[in-house]
Amino acid sequence: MSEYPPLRLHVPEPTGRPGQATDFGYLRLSPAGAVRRPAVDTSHFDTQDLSYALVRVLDDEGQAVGPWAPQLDAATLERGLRAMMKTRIFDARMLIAQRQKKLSFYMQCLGEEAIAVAHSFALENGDMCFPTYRQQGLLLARDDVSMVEMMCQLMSNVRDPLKGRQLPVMYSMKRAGFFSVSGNLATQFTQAVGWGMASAIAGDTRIASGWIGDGSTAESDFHTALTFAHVYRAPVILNVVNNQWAISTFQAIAGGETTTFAARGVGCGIASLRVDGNDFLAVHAASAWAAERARRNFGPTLIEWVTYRAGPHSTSDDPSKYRPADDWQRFPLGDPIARLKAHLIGIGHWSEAQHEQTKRELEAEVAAAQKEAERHGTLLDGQIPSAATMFEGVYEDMPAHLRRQRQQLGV
Ligand SMILES: Cc1ncc(C[n+]2csc(CCOP(=O)(O)OP(=O)(O)O)c2C)c(N)n1
Repeated sequence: MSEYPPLRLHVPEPTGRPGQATDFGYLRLSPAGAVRRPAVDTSHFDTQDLSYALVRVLDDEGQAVGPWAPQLDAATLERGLRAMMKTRIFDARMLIAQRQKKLSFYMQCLGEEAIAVAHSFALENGDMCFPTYRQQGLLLARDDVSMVEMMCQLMSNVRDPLKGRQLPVMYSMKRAGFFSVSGNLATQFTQAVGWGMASAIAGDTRIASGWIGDGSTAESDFHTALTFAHVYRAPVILNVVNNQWAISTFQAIAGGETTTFAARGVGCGIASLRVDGNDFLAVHAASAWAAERARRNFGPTLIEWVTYRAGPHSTSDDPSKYRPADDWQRFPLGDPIARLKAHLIGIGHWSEAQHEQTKRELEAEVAAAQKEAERHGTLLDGQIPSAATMFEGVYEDMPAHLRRQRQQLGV
């Protein structure tokens, strides 16, 4: 008989299942303004405490406090609020369009709008983002990106810039610094590091920004990316969006239990921050800090954005089967739009009336874009790219066997 008790396998579980209330005590929150802001040339050692804390700027009263409060003028904040509202309205309309069978599939970023929008405000033209399918805010925050073009991709119609070859939401827009989204999780994370390395090899000044979800950090590409970013001091921002869920799996089973995803970066020799992802000001400040580090050749920064996936994973998912229905209402970091709105009202640069008016304007703008996109066809009415285009772009020049296959199809 062994003197030891029988071993037991530990399988992490979320604290809340349907019909229960999640205990968000696991989140390790810091009060707004409480976390220090080191100089941009800091070493990874010196970010160890930051990787377990939480950088926050907006307090419960909507005031901007502490060393991370960015010096952003009210006009920029208003633009940020507008871009977040636009993203939410865009998502809501496309969700309905999917239900109406005008597109085959959709993924919202409900509750995560601040991360992509504020981050994009901290980048420069020419920088390249390597997003997942949940960073549509990077595109919608830009004035030079047409919603019509995005919708045509979603509807896989004749104007779809990707010619109907990709699942909806897998946008690709090089000129907007938005690398082609791929369905294979985490692959873009290593590509972002490689792009940053190439920029350094070329002696360029542009930086890369890679994106990944909490669940996808369990992929080996995540670890490869961190190793290469550290070894070559690549000018890259490594963004981990911890929205607590990977479809039905809680972040604990991806490795988040009793530790943080930011702490992974420190272990790999990378300066790392853990930041309130629902705080527009904190997202902007941390993104600008990381961008400055990269541009000044101080190397990569990993940022864990703590947020909550408020909507279903996708239009193919029903979260009521695995988590409490009121989880988002109870999530302690709240709603990014409500928080920036309260801040702007507090500093006298916004009002309820302006908010309602802006909402109406944006709804009209998104509806008009949808109307125009639908003129080029939806999934319902068959105006899709010619089947002949299916064989193009596989190789730069079409090889003989693809020509034959195209002829066999008679198109
Ligand atoms: C290599 C690979 N494995 C599995 C999937 C299926 N899949 C698509 S999304 C997803 C969950 C990803 O969760 P997370 O990384 O946390 O991002 P989130 O969806 O929460 O934004 C999974 C498992 C996939 N697309 N690719």
